Amino acid sequence: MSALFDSFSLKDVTLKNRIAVPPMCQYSSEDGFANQWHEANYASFARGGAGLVIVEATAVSPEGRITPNCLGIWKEEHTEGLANLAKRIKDQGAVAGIQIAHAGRKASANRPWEGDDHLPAEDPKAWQPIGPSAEAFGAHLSRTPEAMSKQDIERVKQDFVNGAKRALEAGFEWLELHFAHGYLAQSFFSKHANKRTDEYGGDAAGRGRFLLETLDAVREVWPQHLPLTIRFGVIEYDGDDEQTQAESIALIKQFKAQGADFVSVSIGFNTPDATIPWGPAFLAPVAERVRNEANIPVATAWGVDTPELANDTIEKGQLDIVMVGRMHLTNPHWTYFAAKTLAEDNPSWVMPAPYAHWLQRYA
Ligand code: FMN
Repeated sequence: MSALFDSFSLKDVTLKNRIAVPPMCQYSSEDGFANQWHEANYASFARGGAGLVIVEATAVSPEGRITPNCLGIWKEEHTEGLANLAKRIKDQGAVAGIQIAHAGRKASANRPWEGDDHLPAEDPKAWQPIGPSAEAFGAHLSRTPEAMSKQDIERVKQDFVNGAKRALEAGFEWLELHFAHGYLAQSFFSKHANKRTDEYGGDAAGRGRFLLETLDAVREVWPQHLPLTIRFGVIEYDGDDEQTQAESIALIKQFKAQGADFVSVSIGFNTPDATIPWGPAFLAPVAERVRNEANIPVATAWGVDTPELANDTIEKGQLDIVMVGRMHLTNPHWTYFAAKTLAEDNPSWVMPAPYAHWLQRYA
């Protein structure tokens, strides 16, 4: 059996293989509610055989949505629809994960296929984004956020706590805090976005404070026996990469000491002036460094597109899990494709019997 098809256990949860579907926003919600589109989407990923399916960035408050059409977890009424997603995923034997998020200064934007830019302030659908400082991201996201007060900081931490409680109630077993991609938490850690002069800014300890306090608060309500994980951009590709990685890894060691079980290694996306070396699995060596230096299990996404490459990253000990995103949009049954490519025994049986039987019979 190839390494990609080994099981993986973390706390009381066991993934049947090392393949995960990372969070991918559908921008298809009204007032934050999950609907039939989401159910079909997540059911198809789970049916395809992945061990872990993580529901997209789900906003902990209305102001924390990227677009007006993002999924939400800010009110009790959202729980039922999210529970349907968790059930669809678990019915197929996958572990149900969810990413809870606040978009910070990147909030109040158009959907990617409708411009991907900030909504004009006067648009009735727009709202005032918030961030660590009144510093705009720039480029297509040019709106200046309102600098958060201490009260705002306390409120958003509580929003994450409430989101985590609802995620548990909805039946999710793997919680991912969105501390990546230039959204609120990531922007607190970034020198590009955080110009605060109080205890939430300045040196790496100050810039890391919001993330650590949010983690602590969530840890109190998320059960010890279930994985509490973090997606974190550890590198910016802005020319200051050694320092960013060193500071990021130091913070990840603190995440671990304060109860985080796993890190999905990603990119900062805090500045439009980055030169990202896109290519096959280009973040795998960065994730490997995090794994070795912080001594914590890791995953990464970004171009782990082929079964051979995915297997290689696991076999070489670079990653514990591979996150396969866009390939699941092209083929929700990517795990079946991987099982066939890697010549696993009875590959079709990574899928449920009504599919598996016929694929095996006429293979
Ligand atoms: N990353 C997140 O952390 N949260 C999201 O909600 C999210 N939404 C995405 C939506 C789409 C449609 C896509 C294509 C990507 C999104 N991402 C998001 C990034 C993916 O999780 C993943 O990192 C990215 O697609 C790179 O992996 P890949 O090369 O396997 O596609």
